[in-house]
Amino acid sequence: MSYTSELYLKGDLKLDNFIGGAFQPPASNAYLPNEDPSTSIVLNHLALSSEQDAESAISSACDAFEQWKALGYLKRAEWLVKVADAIEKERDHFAILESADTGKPLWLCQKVDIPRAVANFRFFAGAVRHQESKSHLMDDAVNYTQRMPLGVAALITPWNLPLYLLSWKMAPALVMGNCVIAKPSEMTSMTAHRLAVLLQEIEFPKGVANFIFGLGKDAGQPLVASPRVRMVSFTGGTFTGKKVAELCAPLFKKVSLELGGKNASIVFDDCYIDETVEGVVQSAFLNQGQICLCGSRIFVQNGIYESFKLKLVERVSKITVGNPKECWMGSLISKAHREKVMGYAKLALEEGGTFITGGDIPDLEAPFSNGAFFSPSIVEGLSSTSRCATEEIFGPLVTLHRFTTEDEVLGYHNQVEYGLAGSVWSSDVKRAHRVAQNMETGMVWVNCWLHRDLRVPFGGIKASGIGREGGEDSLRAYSESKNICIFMN
Ligand code: TXE
Repeated sequence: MSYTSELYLKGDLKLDNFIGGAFQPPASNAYLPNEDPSTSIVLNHLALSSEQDAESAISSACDAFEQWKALGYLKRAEWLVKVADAIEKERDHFAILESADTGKPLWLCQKVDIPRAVANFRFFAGAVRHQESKSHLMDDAVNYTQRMPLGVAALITPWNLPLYLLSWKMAPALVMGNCVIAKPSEMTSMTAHRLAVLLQEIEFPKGVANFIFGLGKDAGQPLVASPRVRMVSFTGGTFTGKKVAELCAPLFKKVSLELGGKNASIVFDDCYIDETVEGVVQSAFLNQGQICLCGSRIFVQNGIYESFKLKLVERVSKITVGNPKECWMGSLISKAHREKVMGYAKLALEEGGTFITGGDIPDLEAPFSNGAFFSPSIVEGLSSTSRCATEEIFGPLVTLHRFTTEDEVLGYHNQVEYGLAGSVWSSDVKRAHRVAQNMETGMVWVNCWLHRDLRVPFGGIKASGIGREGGEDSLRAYSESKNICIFMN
């Protein structure tokens, strides 16, 4: 069978689990209709897996582990390059699938999601070849440190950047010698399934990479709770992240948690105004505001507040929303998620805010009139301690605030429970540096946003998670260091 994008989108394909190198129906034999959120049309049906499927995936990964570990890092890196080549060859199909599954614009999948998935496999194939290990000499002995694989890793991923985030975890986990079980979001499993098809086509070693589909509680939680899974890498909401942490703790399981954010864009009077407006808009609304790094609180210094606001509204009015094949902004992930965002829009008014743009559902023609669209929206006049300005909304709804001094804005910035990322916009490098130093986040961009280098540490503090991935940090996250001391006398 040729797994073209057309096959995935015609309504009747069943997305089965991929265990031990073969596709298998779930033990329940039950499937979940998988909709295109931009039209609510059913695209295909997703396996509803249970503990039985999770256990079978774990057994298959355990069985494959010794051989994969023994293969050595150079051969494993070669496999990663083969995976990258295979995705790249099919990139147009992958982009179509990702856009249909998420409702995000096709241009974004073509430009960011799929190229990044390819880059992740290539990057970690290279990174492992450049890895150095430490040695510590004693008068009579030599110690050397070796990074050992952990065993079986569960990779639990969300719906906002499906293949992008799965590949970000899968590539370093595999290259360090682990076997993996991927559990993608039940809302966006198509590109993961297509990746499993590719693995089968290129004859990737059986059992090394397994995929189980279905709901978090039924399919994901048994992986987290199993003593045979030695590591969990989770990206998702803070609430679920807490549950994952609770289950891992008594098993002393290694865990990496990338959770939510309430990131700020801090704009000073002396910023380069046009570039800043552009950067702040991208940061607020790219991917419909559904990126954990999105800047959803915009703080603008008093001196330029009014002029900045005018430019901001003018720029936002140029954003096109609708058909994901044509527009800059597509649909939110689901109508249920739009309900959450609309709940905050209502709350914003109750909390005393005013929409300076958006706040509504755009008027679209069929079939998109049945999608989960929401206009890019900015609300001003809210206190920096209001719920809308402190809770994660995760959609195209951002708050705009004014401030006077550096200390004041840092106070506003640091009062939220999250600490993932933020951006500072100023032509004064000393000031930008000073502010960046004092922002309680894992990452800060100055005069840019989402300017990513795969070598840099990625992750947050506070309720945004624990652990770092990216470059060396990913290689460390998916391994454990072992010291070997050789006595020489
Ligand atoms: O995420 P969940 P949801 C935020 C955003 C959003 C909120 C909830 O604010 O509104 O989280 O989104 C799996 N054991 N982010 O409900 O539940 C689930 O199947 C094991 C921020 O979609 O965290 C999916 O594969 N796994 C975020 C993954 O966890 C479980 C991106 C994430 O789902 C599980 C997405 C369980 N008990 C949402 N329950 C970011 N940091 O980028 C669920 N899952």
